[in-house]
Formats: sequence, structure tokens, C-alpha cells
Amino acid sequence: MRKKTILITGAAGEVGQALVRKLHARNSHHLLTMDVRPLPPDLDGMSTHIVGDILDKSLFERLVSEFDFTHIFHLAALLSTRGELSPQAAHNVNVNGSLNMLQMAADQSEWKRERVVFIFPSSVAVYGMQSLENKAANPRPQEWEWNYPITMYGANKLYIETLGVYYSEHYKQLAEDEPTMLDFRCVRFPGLISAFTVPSGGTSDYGPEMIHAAAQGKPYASFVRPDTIIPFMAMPDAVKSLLLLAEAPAERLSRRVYNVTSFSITAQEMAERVQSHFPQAKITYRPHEKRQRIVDSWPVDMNDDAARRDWGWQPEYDADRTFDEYLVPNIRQRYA
Ligand code: AKB
Repeated sequence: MRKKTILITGAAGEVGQALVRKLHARNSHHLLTMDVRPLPPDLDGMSTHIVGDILDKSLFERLVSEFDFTHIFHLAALLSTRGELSPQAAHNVNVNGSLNMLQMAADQSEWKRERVVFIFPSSVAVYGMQSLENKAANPRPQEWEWNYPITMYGANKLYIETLGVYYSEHYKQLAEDEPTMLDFRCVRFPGLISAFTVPSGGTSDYGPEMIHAAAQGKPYASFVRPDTIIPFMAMPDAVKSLLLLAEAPAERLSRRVYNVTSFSITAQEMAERVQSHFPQAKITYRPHEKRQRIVDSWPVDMNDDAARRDWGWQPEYDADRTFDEYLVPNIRQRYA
């Protein structure tokens, strides 16, 4: 019999590592992890790990013969800054790779006559505020408002959201017998901050970079202006939202794509918090015109009322708790 399994792609990334730890601690499912990189040694033994590429369809053909995927957390992606440096590579991974995953989950759902739950992290990058005035006038957009991304990454995420809904509700709509469809569920994340990993290739990275630099006694020049504001969230809340949404009863869900967020903060407020914990921190500002424009196109906040109402979403870490109880103690220990 095939093993009931949770598949996590992009498992060596920031969210992936945190999710693997959490799911392993629950000990309820067999975990199959995938990434183009090996997992860090401290995750050894927590999953069956495959070093492989989501673009490799033949790999999935082999995997489905061995594993029965009940849930797929498809986290693999190239982030927004990286995507602007290599737009075609980003499109390949973020769109073609995601399409492979969706098709595999659709085939599995149809074949098993059981909906595979497909969890997809999207991003604040799907928004595109057209000016700073527009950003200030529309601080908390709903899911369907201002969906005019200016990055390859944002455009890719928005498209996969749409395809996920298609595969869940309209796939093979002209066939005589409607297949059992996959169950696509998506959270749109703000900038994420982890105490244990440092992001790479994102444009919200100035937040986490600032604090990780300060804890190591390194100076940091922020690539955005001090007044730059976007929403952020601590990594434990990001993982919490993925699991809450994965476990929510289908009848409670009024949409397939949900905003989730925690606190909005300017780069300067972030720097002040960092400096209050690390008084020697040297934080300066050297805005990078193009990365600045990307962050300026993201809203101040996101309306996450639907997630709160439908599946009880509530962040546990506001800005105070994120810094005082999560980031600072763990980061101090990490670099001690
Ligand atoms: C990025 O900066 O690209 C990501 C994101 C906001 O999704 N952190």
C-alpha cells in the first residue's frame, strides 16, 4: 500500500524549514520533502528528503507510485528580487514548476477520487499600488483589489492563485463526468521574519537583514528609505496560518485565496526596535531606487478579515512579541 504522505516542496527554504520542524513535532504524518538543495543537518531524520527539481516531471511519476499525497505544501519559488535578476528562471520555477505540481495533484485527486489539499503561499507582491499617494489612500486592500503586480514574482503568484482556483473548481469542466478536483488553498503572506534563517532573493529582506546584522555586530545599510512601510509577520505565525488553513473544514471556506498579516511597520520603526535591543547597531539608509520602487508598490497592510472570520486566523506575534519574545532572544542565542 502506498504511504499516506505530506509533500513539502522548497523544504530547505525559510518557510519550509520551519514547517518541517512543526510537522515533525506533531508526528502525525509521514513527510516527504523536496528541494534543489539538501536540508540543513539539524533537520536530519525529520523527513524523507529528495534533492530534486519541481520541473522534473519524471521524478513525480516515480514518487506517486510510492507515496499517497494527502496534502501538498508547495513552497518552492524564486522571490521578487531574484525574479527581477532572472525573470525567465523565475517564470520557469514559479509558473511551470507550480503547474507541474498542480497537475500532479489534480491527477492524484482524480485517480483516488479524494481531494488532495494543495497549500500555496502567495504574497503581498501580488498587489501593485501605483504611487505613494495611492498606497496611502488604500492602506488595507481586500484580496481582489489592486492586483497589478510590478514584479515577475508577483505576477507569477497571482497567476498560480488563479490556476489553483481553476484546478479546484473548473478543471475538465466540459468532460461528461466531472473529476474529483484538488482542494487548492492559498495564503498571501506579508514580509516574513525568521530568527533562525536569513532570507535571500526577496525585497522585504531589509527587515530581517537589519536585525540579523545587528545581532552579529555588523553595520547595515537599508536599501529602502526610513519611511518605507509594508506588513510583516513572524515565522511561527506564517507556519500557523498554513496549518490552520490546511486543517479548516472545507465548508467554512468562502474563498480559496486569503490575505494573512500581523503588523505593519516602517523601516525606521524597525531600526529603532533593533537599536533598542542592540544599542551598538549601526543602521544607515542607502535606498536602491529599483528595489525601493518594488516595496513602494506593496500596500501598507492587507485586509485579512476573511481569514479571521472563516478559519479563525489571528496572529500570535504582534510587533512587540515578535521582537521581544521571538526574534531577539533566539537571534542572540544563534549568534552567541
Ligand atoms: C519577497 O520579498 O519577495 C518576499 C515576499 C514579500 O513575498 N519576501
